[in-house]
Amino acid sequence: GPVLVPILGDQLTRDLASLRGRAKDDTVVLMMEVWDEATYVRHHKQKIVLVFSAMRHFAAELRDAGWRVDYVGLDDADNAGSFTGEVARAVERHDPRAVHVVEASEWRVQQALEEWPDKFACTVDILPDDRFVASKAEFRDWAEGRDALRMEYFYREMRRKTGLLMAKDGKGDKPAGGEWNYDSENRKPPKDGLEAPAPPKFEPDAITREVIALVEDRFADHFGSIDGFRWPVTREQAEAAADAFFADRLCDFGPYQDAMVHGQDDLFHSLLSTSLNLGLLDPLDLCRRAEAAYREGKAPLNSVEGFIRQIVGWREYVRGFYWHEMPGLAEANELEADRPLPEFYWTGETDMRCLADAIRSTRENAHAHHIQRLMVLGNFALLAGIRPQEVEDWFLVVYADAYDWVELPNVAAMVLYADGGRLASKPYAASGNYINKMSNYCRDCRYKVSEKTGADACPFNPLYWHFMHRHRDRLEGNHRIGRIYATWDRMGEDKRREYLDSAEAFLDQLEPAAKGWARDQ
Ligand code: FAD
Ligand code: DLZ
Ligand code: SF4
Repeated sequence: GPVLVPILGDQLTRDLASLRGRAKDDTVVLMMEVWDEATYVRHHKQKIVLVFSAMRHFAAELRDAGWRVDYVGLDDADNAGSFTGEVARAVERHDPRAVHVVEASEWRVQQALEEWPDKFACTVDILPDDRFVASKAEFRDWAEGRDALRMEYFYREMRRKTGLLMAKDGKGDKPAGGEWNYDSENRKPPKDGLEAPAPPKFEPDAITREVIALVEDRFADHFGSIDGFRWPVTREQAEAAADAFFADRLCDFGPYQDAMVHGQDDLFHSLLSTSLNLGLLDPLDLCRRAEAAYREGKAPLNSVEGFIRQIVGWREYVRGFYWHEMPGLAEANELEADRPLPEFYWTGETDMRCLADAIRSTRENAHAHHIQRLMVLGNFALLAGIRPQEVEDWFLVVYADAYDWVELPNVAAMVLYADGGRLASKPYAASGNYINKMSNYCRDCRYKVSEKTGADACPFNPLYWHFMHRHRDRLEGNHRIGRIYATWDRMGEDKRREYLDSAEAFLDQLEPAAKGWARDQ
């Protein structure tokens, strides 16, 4: 019999390891829309539309290229509803001599794959996913013996390994421009009237429209709206999105990386994460294109380094970190945060204008940019002491680019300090001042960012001190933020009491999220 090659929804890459070198007449590709994947969390409707449509387009592309593709649709009569069940049925249908599958990107699915060798009579080969710049073994070797896994040092290894932005004089391993890191130039607040060229929107074609109808029918009660669906669902569209980013937004990507402007949902960000995570774009290709723009004098070094740092720095690092820290990371809660996620994270109904705007964008686009996720949605959850697993579920549900391997490290370790500082040297805790400096939200907010306590004060202000106070024993020794406590101690007892009372009054009026938003309960 042939070799059966199951391809999962985030493995939509023509030169996938399990396809490389295979004879088309000796291969059956299997793709399967399964109920379990679509419902283990109640994904944003746009994420299901994106994955199913991209899978269907990929199957058509493979068939056009002469591959034999066995595609099982969600509503196929005997669909078993799970990867293992559908592979078992396919083994019955095709009697393959072997199954070749690329390892899953998520711990949960990888556990299922690892049972296949004992479940199926034929041999089962699970191949490494070599679409990342660093292998899991490379990350493990790098992490060996380090108590703190600082991204910065891993990133420099990746720069040396790929040669990206290294000084062209070839002498030793010096970074182009003399610095490894241009972050300091990439924190410009938004100047009045800051506008970015709109990214391309991809009108749904017949396949996507068919999937939209299916999702509206079968997942009507899932989070988010489908109306604004605009994500690339093919490699060609993903390349067009990348072209538009390099042409229109790369130059200003760096300076305004951390800026937030009410109603400007994308600013100068690339909007390429969904395509990268599906496999429609290759991370190293993108970085080489960005570097070429710098070498040709078409884009400034700080923007190009900022972009490359995100992809061969953060994206590679969180993937390595995930596999290095699982399964413990999924349960981590070093700060013993135990407050339920507030209902407004799902409804967007809050007078905190920064949060309302980020949640609106999340509902409409299944997207929010990095600083909204880190310093608005993430920071609030950190300061309020929300249960990590409920925050992690929220982020996994609502974003079209969300997969456990990238979402969990960003939420648990970068934002919630739930890993106790293995990833981040300090909690990214911030008061309203940060948001006020980096956005234009506060001027039209019901709350006053200049007021520190009381019912009209920006809630981030008392919450910041409440957070620092309740974690003093753990954080005071942290050399990066320990000196803050001198300010707290100088305040005097009444002022401190005012802060703590304001925070607690605000926290007590938060309505917990109803059950069932993220998972069937
Ligand atoms: P750009 O700002 O244009 O960045 C370029 C690329 O770099 C992105 O496409 C992405 O692939 C990569 N990247 C940037 N930052 C990160 C990061 N911190 N970790 C990993 N890759 C990064 N990204 C996801 O892909 N999926 C997630 O589920 C996800 N969850 C997040 C949760 C939190 C709490 C935070 C703080 C960040 C999260 N990120 C996640 C990272 C980042 O927010 C998104 O990758 C980015 O907003 C995607 O938009 P973009 O393509 O315009 O990114
Ligand atoms: C995200 C997702 C969804 C919602 N549905 C499917 C599916 O029905 N079939 C499929 O092959 N992949 C799906 N995906 C992407 C998978 O969750 C992802 O490929 C695995 O979790 C591997 O990490
Ligand atoms: Fe957000 Fe506070 Fe500014 Fe309002 S005042 S937008 S709540 S940071």
